[in-house]
Amino acid sequence: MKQARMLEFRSSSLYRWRSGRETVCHALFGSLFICMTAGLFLVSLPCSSTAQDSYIQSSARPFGLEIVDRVQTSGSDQRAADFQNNYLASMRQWGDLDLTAPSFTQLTSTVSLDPSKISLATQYDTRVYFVGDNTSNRNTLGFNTAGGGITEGDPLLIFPNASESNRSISIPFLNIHIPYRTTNDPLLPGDFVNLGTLSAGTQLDFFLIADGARGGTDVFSTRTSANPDGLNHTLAFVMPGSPYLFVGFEDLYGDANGDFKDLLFAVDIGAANITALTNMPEPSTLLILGSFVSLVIYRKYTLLAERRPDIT
Ligand SMILES: [Ca+2]
Ligand SMILES: [Ca+2]
Repeated sequence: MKQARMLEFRSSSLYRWRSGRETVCHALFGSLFICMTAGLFLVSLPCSSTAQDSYIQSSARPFGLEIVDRVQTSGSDQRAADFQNNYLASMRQWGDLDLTAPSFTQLTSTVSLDPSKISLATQYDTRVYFVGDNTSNRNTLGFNTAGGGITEGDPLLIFPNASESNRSISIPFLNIHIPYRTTNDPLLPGDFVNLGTLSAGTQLDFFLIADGARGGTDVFSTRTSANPDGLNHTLAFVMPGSPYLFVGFEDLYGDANGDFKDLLFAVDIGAANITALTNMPEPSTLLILGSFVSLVIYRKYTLLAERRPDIT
């Protein structure tokens, strides 16, 4: 009897010890989870004064090209917060529209521009914002102020891996989702890179290296003549009254009917430069010509789609 009571006492003590240990473990894990989510939340919070380096920087350097600067976190200074709060959502929605349709400019109150003729009328502290991507490629974006592509001038990388992360941590019961960057997909919408102060008269050419972060070698420039397939791979639109250009790249070699959405980004060149670009007679002429060409392409595309229902 005494022995049975002793055994009962021992097993109940063991149970209490085990359940106490589990409670402590649960509390520790709970605290750890809250600390991690709070940390990520704080990291994702915008800072009003100084731009913050992103905590993930791609090490990809296709063709041995150097970066112009490190990637900064979305909304981390006043300019970036303004872009984030007032323009980013609209531009993200534009990515759902047909950028090649003539109606795109009417729907978005933008003006189409020849991407090979982006130049600065006045000096400006220029910056590029990542808007989004629509591809499984890990493309590289760069720019050149002294030539087209990467074989001439002064090519520099902007986003070595322009790939958007769709990962997020969800906090139960609060319906909060905190996105986070990864090594493979290091960008979130609104992340940006400063190109530095570019002087008046600077010609801005952008280039994309298709899947450059994974060894891809197809380079497409805003100058069609520099492209290996001889095709246009870029669309550019200006937002009158804003400081932004909106640019879309097609990353597929030989894709004459591309969607130009594989990489979407915005370039802050300042309102004065946007006004100068929209007032230039040449782009206006190009706008009419561009609309006509787009109409022809759009009609051809529609006819093809009617004949081949599998085209989307
Ligand atoms: Ca992607
Ligand atoms: Ca595409």
